[in-house]
Amino acid sequence: PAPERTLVLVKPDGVARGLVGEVISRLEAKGLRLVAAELRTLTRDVAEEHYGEHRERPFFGSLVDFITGGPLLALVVEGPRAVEAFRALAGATDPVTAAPGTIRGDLGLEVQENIVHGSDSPESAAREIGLFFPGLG
Ligand code: DAT
Ligand code: MG
Repeated sequence: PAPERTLVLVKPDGVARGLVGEVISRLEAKGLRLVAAELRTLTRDVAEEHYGEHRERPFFGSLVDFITGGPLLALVVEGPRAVEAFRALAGATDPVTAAPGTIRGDLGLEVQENIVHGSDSPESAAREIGLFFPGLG
């Protein structure tokens, strides 16, 4: 298949816990290739746009507080079926039920502090990469 790109975030909890190397090791070991990387603290505007699909959910305010609460590592990674490949590495949203062997399943316990984000479709990836790295593509 043609190479595909996805946006990966090591969220503020993952950066604070020193899990950046662990996440990058896992995605590089899988065969995904780094295209861009930047440590940054999100503004509320960018966070609200990134998570716009969840605007009406009860956890939205808490989610925005959390994701803007410290530096995160934004990555663009590339590879065959990169969107699906990284979602498989990340595991289910709730780390308690995420399969062991996945990033969330091995390293987390809280649904909000679930270490990583990965775009959920090629369309979401294009939108999110444009938001985080407007100079790419
Ligand atoms: P994912 O990150 O697996 O794509 P999502 O898009 O449904 O999951 O939700 C985005 C983030 O919002 C998720 O990583 C953690 C948080 N979240 C989701 N469901 C939640 C809930 N029920 N309570 C608190 N936070 C939640
Ligand atoms: Mg999502």
